[in-house]
Amino acid sequence: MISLLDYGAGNVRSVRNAIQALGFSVTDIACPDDILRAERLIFPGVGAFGAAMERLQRLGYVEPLKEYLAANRPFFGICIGLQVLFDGSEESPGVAGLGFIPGQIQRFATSELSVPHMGWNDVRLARESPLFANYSNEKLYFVHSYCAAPTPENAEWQLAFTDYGAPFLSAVQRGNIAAVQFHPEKSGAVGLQLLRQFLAGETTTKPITNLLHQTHFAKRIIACLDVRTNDAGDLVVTKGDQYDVREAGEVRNLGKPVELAQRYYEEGADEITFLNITAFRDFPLADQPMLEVLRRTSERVFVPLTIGGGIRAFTDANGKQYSALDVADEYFRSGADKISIGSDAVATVERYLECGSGDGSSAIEQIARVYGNQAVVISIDPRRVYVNSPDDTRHHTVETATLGPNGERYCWFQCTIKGGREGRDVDAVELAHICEQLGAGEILLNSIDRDGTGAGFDLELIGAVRAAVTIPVIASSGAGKVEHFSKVFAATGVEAALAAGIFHRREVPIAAVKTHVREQGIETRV
Ligand code: 1PR
Repeated sequence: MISLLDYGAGNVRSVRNAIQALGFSVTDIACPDDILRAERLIFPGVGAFGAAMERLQRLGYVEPLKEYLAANRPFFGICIGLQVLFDGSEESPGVAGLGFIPGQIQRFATSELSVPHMGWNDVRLARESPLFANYSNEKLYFVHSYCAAPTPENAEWQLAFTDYGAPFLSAVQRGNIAAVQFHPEKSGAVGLQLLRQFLAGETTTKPITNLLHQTHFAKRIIACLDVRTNDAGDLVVTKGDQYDVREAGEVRNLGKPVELAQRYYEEGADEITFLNITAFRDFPLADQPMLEVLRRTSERVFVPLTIGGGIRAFTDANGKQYSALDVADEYFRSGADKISIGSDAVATVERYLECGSGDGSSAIEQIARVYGNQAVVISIDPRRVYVNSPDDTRHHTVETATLGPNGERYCWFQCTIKGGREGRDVDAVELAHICEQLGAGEILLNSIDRDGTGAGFDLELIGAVRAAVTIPVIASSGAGKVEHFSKVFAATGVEAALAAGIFHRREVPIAAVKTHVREQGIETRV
C-alpha cells in the first residue's frame, strides 16, 4: 500500500494518476497517525517552501514525519518534497525545514539562464541505486527556482547531479529515504519507470551506464490545442487563421481534445497546452466538459499540462463571487500543472501602469503566492501596429524587416484581449516585463499576425520580449516547417516553441521537428 502525503496545494492529482496508471493503489494521509502507519510514503511537495512547511505544521505532520524518517522507513519526496528534507531555504527565510539533510536550499544564481529551471534536463548519477536501475540517460522534467547545492556536509546523500549554471542535487538518497528534484510523474515513460522502482520496493541495482560529464538542458516542443464548443454543442479542438476559427461559417473541427492530447504525448510532445478560447465569455467553472477533458487527459498524459482561458474573478447569476484563484484551484484540481492568463493579465498591467505598482490582488499575484511562480503562465495575443518613427508612440518599437502597409519601418506589438477582439494601450514587451515583476513564471507569446499562416515565428516580436524578461518564453504562432523551430531557437534564445496547425493536420510530425532541431546542434528531448 502506497500512502500519499497530499497537504492540499497544487497538482497532486498527476502523482496520484501516475501511481494508479502503474497499477498500484494509493491511500491518502488524512491525519498525523497515518504517517506512522504508512508502509511506503510518497511526498510530492508543491508550491513554496514556507507554505509547505506551514501546512505540515498546521496539520501536525512535522513530528510524525521526522519520526518516520529517523526510522529509515521508505520515503520518496518530489520537488519541494526533496527541499523540505533540508534545514531551510532562501525562499522562506526563518522557516525551519525538517532538518534531515544539512544545509540550505538556494535560489539559482545564474544570470545567463532563465529562472525557473523549467524543462527537460539530464542527471549524472553519483552511484548505483535501485531507483535508477532501469535508467539510461534519458531526460527528466524539472520545474523549480531553488535547488540544493552539493556540499561536503550532504556528501552521503548525493545520488545524482544536474547542471544548470552550477551543478545541483537532482536526487538524494540514504537508506530507504530518497527524493528527487525532477517530476517523475511528468517525465513520460522514463519517469513512470523510475516511480515504479520506488512503488514496487525494488532493491537490486545495476552498474551505472550513465557516463555524462555534463547534463544538457533541452529546448521544449509544445503542442497547443485551442478548444471551444462548436455550433452543435460539442467541445472540439479548433484552429484559427489569424484567430478566425470559422470556415464557411462553421467552427473548424480538428479533433477531440483528449484523444489529440494523448496522440501528441505518444509522439513526443514535451508539454501540452489547452486554451479554452471562448472562456472570456463564459464562466469556466460552469464548463464541466472542459474540466472533464482536463481530468481525463491527466489520467493518460504524463508530461506537463497547461490550461488557459477565463482565469479572472467572476460573479455568477446568483450573485456569488469567485476569485481568479477559485478558478485556478479548480483547474489545478482537475489536472493542470500550470495555468495561463490572457485577458486578465492585460487588465492587471493597465492597473499597474495607472498606480505604478501591483497591490497584491491580481490573479497573477494571488495564484503565484499559492501555487508558485512556475505555475503562472501569461498568454499574450499581440498584433503589430506600424509607425514611421519610434517617436510616434510611447510603446516599445522595433525596426522591422516587414514594412507596414504604407512603408512604415517601425512597429510595436499591441496587446489584445478577448481572443484578439479588442486592442489595448499596452505593448507586449511592457506586459511581459510587468507580469514578471508581479510573479509570472513563463510567457506564452502568440502573434495574431502569424497565427495559422505557416509563415514562421515573428522573430522581431519574440526577440524583443525574450530580451525584456528573465523567465522562460514560449514562441508561438506561425510554425510551418521544421526550419522555423531551429531558426526561432537560434535567433532569439527562447526556451520553448509551440505549434498547433501543422501538428493537427499531420503536416509535420513532432519527431521530425526534434530530429531537425538536434541536427542543428540544439538540444531536445528524444
Ligand atoms: O483571455 O485569459 O480568457 O484566455 C484566452 C486564451 O485563448 C488566450 O490564451 C488566447 O491566446 C486564446 N485564444 C483566444 N482566442 C483565440 C483564437 O484563436 N480565436 N487562441 C485564441 C490563441 C493562439 C495559439 C495558437 C498558436 C499556434 N491561439 O495558441 O495555437 O498561434 O498556431 P499555429 O501553429 O497554427 O500558427 P483568456
